[in-house]
Amino acid sequence: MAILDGKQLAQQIRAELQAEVSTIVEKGGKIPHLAAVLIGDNPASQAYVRNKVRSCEQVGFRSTLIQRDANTTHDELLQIVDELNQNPEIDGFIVQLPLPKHIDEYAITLAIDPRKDVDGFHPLNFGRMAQGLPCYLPATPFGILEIIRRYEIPTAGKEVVVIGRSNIVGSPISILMARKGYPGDATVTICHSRTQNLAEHTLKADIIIAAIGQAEFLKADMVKPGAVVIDVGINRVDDHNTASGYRLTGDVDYENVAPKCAWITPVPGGVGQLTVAALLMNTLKSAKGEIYG
Ligand code: BQF
Repeated sequence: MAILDGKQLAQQIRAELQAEVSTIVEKGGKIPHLAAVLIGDNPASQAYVRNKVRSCEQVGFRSTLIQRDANTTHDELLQIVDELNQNPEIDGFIVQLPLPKHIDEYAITLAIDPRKDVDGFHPLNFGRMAQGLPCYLPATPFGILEIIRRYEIPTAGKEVVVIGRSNIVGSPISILMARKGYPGDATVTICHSRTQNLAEHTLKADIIIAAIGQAEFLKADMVKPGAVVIDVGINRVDDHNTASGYRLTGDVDYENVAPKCAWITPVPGGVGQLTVAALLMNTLKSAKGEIYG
């Protein structure tokens, strides 16, 4: 078993981005500028946004954090989105999900200018991704591709099983792994809550991508020896032995699955790290006009 070290990869990517920023500065170009909108006081969301702002600082990007309380109305948020759409200083922005229940997430996503949609959630970017056109890839799938690419994990003709079918992870990563080229050219099976005999599928998989959002869901007896396991889960479970009172665990029963694998991503320190790095890569692409000019 060997570890796909997300922390180290993210660090390497940040070093590359920092070098690009230096070049931009030397040439008098525009420093990439990411904005993040955080509504409410969900502690996990606060932590994620902090990670994103801190990562911007580490690579020399500019960042702007816009925070509003949970009572913010749908129209007020639309107004914020519109201002960010219009603001020529801002290369890209994200609206941190989940949003409070009275706000229609999809309507907000639709309001984001696709040219600034560095989370890649707008249906225009999703559609362009599905058709293999230049686009902002959603951050987590983009991060997973970077892990596969940088560790040179073979994918052509491999059996890939994706567990989970969300719009932001399961669905797009399935499309990306099946499309032409590398990393891709895989035979992809999408499994979800209504799948019968899940283990029958996962036991055939050369690569398993677990994105169901259930702590330690994937057990050792569901994994073929020598498989590559990518754990997308970030679950908080109570742990009275930690200062915070909780610990992070993935969708994979790591302790028992890891010994059977060729490669596995840990949690923390795996895919989550690349999710944040991918957001920065998208922001740089936007600043350079790589996708939409
Ligand atoms: C790590 C996210 C679910 C729902 C909305 C590093 C992050 C997490 C873990 C992080 C996530 C998960 C983010 C680690 C951003 C990933 O070392 O394991 C970074 O900040 N993430 C998000 O913005 O929204 C989410 C998960």
